Amino acid sequence: MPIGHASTNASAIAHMPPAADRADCICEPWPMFPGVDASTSLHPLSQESDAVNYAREHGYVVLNGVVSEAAVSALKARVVDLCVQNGLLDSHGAFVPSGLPHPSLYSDPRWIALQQSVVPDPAFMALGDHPAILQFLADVLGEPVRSRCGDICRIAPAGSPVQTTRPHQDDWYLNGPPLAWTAWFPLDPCPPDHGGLGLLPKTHERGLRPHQGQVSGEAGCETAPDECWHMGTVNPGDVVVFHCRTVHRAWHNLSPHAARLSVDFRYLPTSIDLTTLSPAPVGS
Ligand SMILES: O=C(O)CCC(=O)C(=O)O
Repeated sequence: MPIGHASTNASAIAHMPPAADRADCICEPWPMFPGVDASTSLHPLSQESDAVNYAREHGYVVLNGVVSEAAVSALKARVVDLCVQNGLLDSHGAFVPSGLPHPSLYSDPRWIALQQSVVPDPAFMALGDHPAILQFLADVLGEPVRSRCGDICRIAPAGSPVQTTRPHQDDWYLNGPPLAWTAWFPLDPCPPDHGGLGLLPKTHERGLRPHQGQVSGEAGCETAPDECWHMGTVNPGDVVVFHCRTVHRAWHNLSPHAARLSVDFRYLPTSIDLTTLSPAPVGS
């Protein structure tokens, strides 16, 4: 999730080195499940499908081709335009450093302006409200879901490990009941070395870990060296879906120039009364 959270230990984290990368971690490939029921190609996955069961048991699942590549490439074109307009990317798709003393994008006015333009964009909202993803999450949760519960457009600059998202649980940021799920869509082909995601399976059932830090990409939780990360390549149209307590992270974007672009959407069960939730912490 990271998008700034007040914490008591921000200064200790402000100078943390970049998160360890794949070479220092035990990893195995994630399974991929078909996003659309091939027998009908109309109705998304059924309530007790393998993918639904895998998501419930492991706290995450990766669906292949859940939306059309065309829907994603239209959104990508819009995001790239807005990134260029806001001075975040040059015309070759390379990230333009801010020149600010702190490298975090999440406090960069250009990035905040990008969110203000992307989040209300019809192509962005349509992807977050895609019937296949709403249906899939309703099947996982056993009830309809509410969208627009925290949606973000991300850039992972190439060759800037300090900006790589550290291991964390979204629940730490969300300040609500631990019932939210996220759908993360790459806007480009995204192998692990292009800033892809890693997840620790089954951690959604093992509580909230202590987190330290304030600035996204630098804040995070402890992970043990013997924990096995699931990771793999996703392409436009695929989605990584995960529970808000599933520990996840990004890997460093090692590509020579291209920033990794992605969007992520959050969902809650409709039975949650939003008026009972406390306000987000200062700084979020
Ligand atoms: O895209 C990233 O680098 C991090 C994504 C993430 O942490 C999230 O979607 O919750």
